Amino acid sequence: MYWEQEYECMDREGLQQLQLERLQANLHRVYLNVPFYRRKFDAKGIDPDDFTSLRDIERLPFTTKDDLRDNYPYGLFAVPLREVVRIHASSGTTGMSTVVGYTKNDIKTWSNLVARVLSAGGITKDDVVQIAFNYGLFTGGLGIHYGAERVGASVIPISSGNTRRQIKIMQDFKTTALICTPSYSLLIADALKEAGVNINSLSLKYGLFGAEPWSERMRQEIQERLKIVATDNYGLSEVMGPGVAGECLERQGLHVNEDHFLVEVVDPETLRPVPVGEVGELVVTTLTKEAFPVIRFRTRDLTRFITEPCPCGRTLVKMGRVMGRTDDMLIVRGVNVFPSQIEAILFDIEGTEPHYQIMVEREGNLDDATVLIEVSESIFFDEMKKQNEFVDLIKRRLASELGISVEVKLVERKTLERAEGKAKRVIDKRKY
Ligand code: DLL
Repeated sequence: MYWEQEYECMDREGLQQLQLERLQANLHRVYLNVPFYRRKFDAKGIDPDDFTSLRDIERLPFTTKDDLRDNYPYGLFAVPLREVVRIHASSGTTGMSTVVGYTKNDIKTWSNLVARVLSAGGITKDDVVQIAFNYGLFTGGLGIHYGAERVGASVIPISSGNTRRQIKIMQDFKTTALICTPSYSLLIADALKEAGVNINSLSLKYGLFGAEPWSERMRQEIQERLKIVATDNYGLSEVMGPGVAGECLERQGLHVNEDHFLVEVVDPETLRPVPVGEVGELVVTTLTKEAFPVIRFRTRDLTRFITEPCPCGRTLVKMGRVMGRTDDMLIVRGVNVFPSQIEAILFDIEGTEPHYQIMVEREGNLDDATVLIEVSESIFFDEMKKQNEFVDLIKRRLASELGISVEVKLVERKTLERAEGKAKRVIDKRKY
């Protein structure tokens, strides 16, 4: 249940006092040790000693992914490498990857925060946890691993891929909790079905999923197919990795570990805070990181705060599920479209598989979006007329939800690329 009740259920006033003290210490740390931050603070006339209220955070400059890239690899580290015991890097699908480091203390804190998230998601020392995140420079595998060991669970560090083996291990080792990306869990569910495994013969109880956007409908599908309780957890390597926020079993939003991260939701255009509850970009300031602190890091992730008290008793603020990234948002003929919106609609339509891709092309000055959807064999091999009716139905639903019309193309099962890590939902040909 709770992992560190005294922090997870802290009263707001006590929490804010703790945040302020930690913020002050952190500002001194970066000012002293990271020339990049010192220059930025000096340019804005910011003296770390001036910080007397959390509201002062708005005076601080933002940090972006470009700043991290410009300082590749170690420019933003706040301790000498001698003190760094672990290095991770983000995948860097576009351009250079970003490199992050951890001191011994950072690893302790990280393990503890992941332990919190896992405990909130139902994991105890009685669980057998199968970690099907990639182990390596990606923070998912090792990050979750250390947290699960900290909880005292029996950890199976199987990593991602080799789905057949995942199933064998799941059966033989009596896995009770599966941890991976939501899309990979569905791939595992497909493989279980194909292998004719009776889900009731497995020991699975919980699934903790994160590292990519998913929808409420996808949660339902995963829960039904794997017969588990599925929770969402969030994090990013620039800030730490997994362990930043996670759902409790209420499954109504992700509790943010606010005693270690100061979070804001801002309008991505004006960079001003949005009214509480409205969607905007999540901005994170680390409060306790030693090797790689960040100040007002713009995550590009879109979410909102949920401030209503949670029945679980935790007082840590919740964030809504991340609906997508500002850089994933497709602007198709001037209309903002998120892959997660399309996903939610597809899940509602009987006969579509939860595998889809969105392709955007430009004809002259016009953007054309085509949604490629895998459909069950019965539909794919159905007569033309029925297929056309099905396509029309999907098109109508998408048009009324999105406000623009998109093309729909049905494809046979297993045609679209399957990801064992993060799913690639958008192919934007306009960039090439
Ligand atoms: O994905 C860290 C992580 C590992 C989180 C395992 C949870 C579980 P990165 O590779 O740096 O780190 O990618 C971070 O992934 O900015 C979001 O856009 C996205 N993301 C992570 N968790 C979620 C989630 C890890 N629960 C980027 N829902 C973030 C939606 C998520 N998007």
